[in-house]
This record gives sequence, structure tokens and C-alpha cells, in this order.
Amino acid sequence: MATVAAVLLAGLTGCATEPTDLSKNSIIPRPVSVTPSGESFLLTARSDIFVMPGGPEELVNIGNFLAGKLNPSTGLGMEVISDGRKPGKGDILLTLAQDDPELGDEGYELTITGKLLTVSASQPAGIFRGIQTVRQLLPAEIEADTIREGTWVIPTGTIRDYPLYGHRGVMLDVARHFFGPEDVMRYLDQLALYKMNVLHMHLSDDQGWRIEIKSWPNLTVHGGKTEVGGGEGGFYTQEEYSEIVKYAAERYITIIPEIDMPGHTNAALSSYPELNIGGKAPELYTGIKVGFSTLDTRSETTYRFVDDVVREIAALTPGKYFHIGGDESHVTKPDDYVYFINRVQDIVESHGKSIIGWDEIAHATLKPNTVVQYWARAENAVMGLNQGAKVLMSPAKYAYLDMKYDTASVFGLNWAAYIEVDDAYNWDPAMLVPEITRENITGIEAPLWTETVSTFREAEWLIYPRLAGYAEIGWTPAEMRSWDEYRLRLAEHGKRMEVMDIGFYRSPLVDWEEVTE
Ligand code: TNX
Repeated sequence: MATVAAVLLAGLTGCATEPTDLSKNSIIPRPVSVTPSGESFLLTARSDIFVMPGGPEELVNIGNFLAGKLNPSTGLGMEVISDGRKPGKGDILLTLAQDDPELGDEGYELTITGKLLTVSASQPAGIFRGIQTVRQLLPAEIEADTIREGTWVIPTGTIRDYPLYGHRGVMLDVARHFFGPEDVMRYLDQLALYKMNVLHMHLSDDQGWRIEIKSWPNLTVHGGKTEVGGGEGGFYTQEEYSEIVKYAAERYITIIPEIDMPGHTNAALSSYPELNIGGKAPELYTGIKVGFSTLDTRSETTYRFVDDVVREIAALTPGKYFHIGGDESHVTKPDDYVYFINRVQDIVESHGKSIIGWDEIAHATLKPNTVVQYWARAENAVMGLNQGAKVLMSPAKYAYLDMKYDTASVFGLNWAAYIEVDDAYNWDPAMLVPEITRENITGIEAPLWTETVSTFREAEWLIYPRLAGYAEIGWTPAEMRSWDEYRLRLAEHGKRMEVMDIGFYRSPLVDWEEVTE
């Protein structure tokens, strides 16, 4: 039950509930269906979070997550109750419903009456997505971590909602610049709000090796100690990586680890001479050129190395996928490249994972269940499709978070395009390439390469607000999306991002609503 202070505070903020209109929400991604009923639901000092009794422990965890978001700003001291007591006026109920195939694993239904707010779903993941909608139905100040005055009111009605694509993700390059576990966890928190479900971590590149491999310790001891521009770099211990995986799982986000091979490997080559053609280790590299390094694809030592690396990382990774990179191997001969990718696929499979690779891997003989990540060449993606692979959509021209917004952008690159907030939103993954249709797309991923950003604050400026648009492209049916309508909802998210202290780019295309205090 709520504290005395909270009761007083709720008294001060008043309980008069004006009728409110659920159709005027600013939810991103836009829900599939919203049916307003014209009344209001109010959180009060008496509100608590009820979880269906006898349900999985996960529901209690989700209840605690929600309480952890709502209590600091409202001061209402909501508790999570799972002992079978019945919810009353002003309570929230989280409950698993009977099979509802349309909702799938991540869909949910919100039923909001003047009395009770119910989140129901077939799976816990759906309940978790649903409570993100609850957050977004409350005023932006709900995101504060200290007490704010507010009338915590939600319009009544029903929301039924489920995602268009199963893979809605981002990639973070922690190799060009290293980002520590706290940064990654901050990112995971933000991703959760937008119902994203994958964080692909680019863990190795020419400039750095970022994950401890116990059987090849020099990878991090030597290969992890610098980054672009010569800074001190860093790496995750296996324990830290596991913490990240767990933190992600609590947000129903899957980590996909990437070890980029056979190119983009200078940090590994510099750490172990025996991985090089000719057996001589190069210096560490802190520039931003690409395409100059390759593992020795005709040496068994290389395959022992790959096997150890994949085995150790796979053992720490519950997700189904292991990303093998495969991009821009410009100094690997074409035959050697195909031979290498074919062998590495066998290794990854032997450790129980399916393969994702950048679109170039389609030149090899792909295994069933492989996913080709389309970033540069449509003909590669189509070659992958013709071998039975699925396609993950990350076309650089539309989906790269490291592209500048315009010529004035301080951070970012521009080799693929300038991507303003409307350009990032105004495309449909299923309409870009005739052969790549909705059925053979697993989803969308927005990569952030970090050559030009060295702190997460800087990264946020490139990520936001474009990320919100990518989240909507991945979730909302294409025919329900329009920039003119989206920009109004995004404007409201300016306030929310401000309260969350996200350093976003204030695009002139959006009439940002700022917090007034
Ligand atoms: C191309 S995209 C790369 C990366 C760079 C990026 C910069 C891809 C698969 N490879 O190595 O960081 O361009 O935008």
C-alpha cells in the first residue's frame, strides 16, 4: 500500500477526472487498434499492481519493473500483489489470457475502464510490451526518477496490438569506440520503451576486440587496449557480457553477438601472429579505413581460433543467432572468402546457433535458417533468398544511425546518404527491392557504427529521434504509417526524451514539445 506522503501528494494533485480521449494518444510505435470509450482511469494513492495468482514468476518480475517505473515519479508506492487478492478501483492487473493466436508472442491487449487497467497477453513478453504502452499513455513526467506533481490519468478504452516483424533491433558498434556495460544497459532501457527486441553487438573490428576469450587471452589484453583516435578502448569480461545478456532478457531483448570475419580483424591479427598470412602481427590500428585486414583462411590455426571464440561466446548467449560479419573482406581472395564462410558456418552450427551475416555472405553456400543482413547490395540479398535464406533489412541509405542528418551534423558519416528524421521514417522494408517481400523479411535493424562518436551522449544524438521511427517501421502495419501524423506523436516524445535525459537531435522538421517547468 501507498505511503502517507503519497496519499497527501495525491490529495494535493486532486482527483477530479475529466473525460479523456484514448484516440489522442502519442504512442510510438503506433498500435494496431485503439478503441476509445471516453472516460478516465486515475492512478491514486490506493493503486497497486496485481499479478494473476499462480502465474509464472516472470509476471511478478514484470510487475516489479512497472512499479519501478511508476513509483519514483508518482510517489504512489504501488506494490506488486500476487497472492490472489482481488484488484479494486485504480489498480492495474497483469494477466495471461487464453490462447489468442493473433497476438502472437509479443502482442497484448489493454482494457482500460474507469475502475481497472488490465494488460493481458498470451506470453509474458506481450505483457512486457503492453506495459510500455501504459508508460506512454501517462504524462511524460512519469519517466522522471524523482517525484513530480501530476494527475496520473489515462483515457479509457481498448488497445489491441502486435508487431509486424519479429526482429526489431539495433546494432551497436563497441569496437570502433568502446561503450561500457552501463552505457549498454542505458541503451537497453531506452530500447524497451520502444518495444525493440534485439540488440546486435558488434564486438570486434580492426580497431578493437571487446569480449574476453579465455582460451585466447591476448585478444583483449592487447587487442582491446585502444580504439579509433587512440583512446584507451576496453572490453567486457565474460561476467560483464553475461550481465548484459541478463539485463536484456529482463526486457525481452535478445543479444546477438557479432565477431566480424575474415576481414575487419586487425585487432585479432595484431594479438596473435599465427592468424596472419605470413605469420607476422601488424600494429594496432586507430584510424577509420576499412577492408585492409584478413584472417589466413587456409590455415587450420584460424579454424581452431574461430571454433574457440564461437564456442565461448555461444555458451554465454541464450539467443538463437551468432553473427559472423563477413562484410568488406576486400583483401580476401573470392575463393578463400567462400571457403572461409562455408567452414565458419559449420563451426557456428556445431555450437548450436544459426548464422547471420552481412549480405556478402550470400556468395557462400548458405545453410538453412541463415539470415542475410542487407546493408549494401540488393543482389547479394536476393542471392541469399534464392538459397532459402531470410533477409534482415538494414539498408544503409535508410537505416544507418551513423549517417549524418544533413550537412550541418557534427557527428556521423555521409557515404550512404544524409538521413533526416523524415527519410528515416518514410520507407517500407517490403517495398525497396521487388524480390524482397514481407514474407521473407525477418525484420529491421538500425546499425550505429561508432567511428565518429566516443561517448554514449554523442551516440544518443545520432540514435534519437530516428530510433523511434525504426521501431514503428518494425511494429506498425505499413498502411497505418504516415509522416504527417507521425511527426505530431514524435513531437510529444520530445518531452519524454527530455525527462529521460536523452540527448536527441532537435530536427527542424518536428515542432518539439518541451517540458515547461
Ligand atoms: C561500412 S556497414 C561498414 C562498417 C563501417 C560503416 C560506416 C558494414 C557492414 N560495414 O565497417 O563502420 O560502413 O558507416
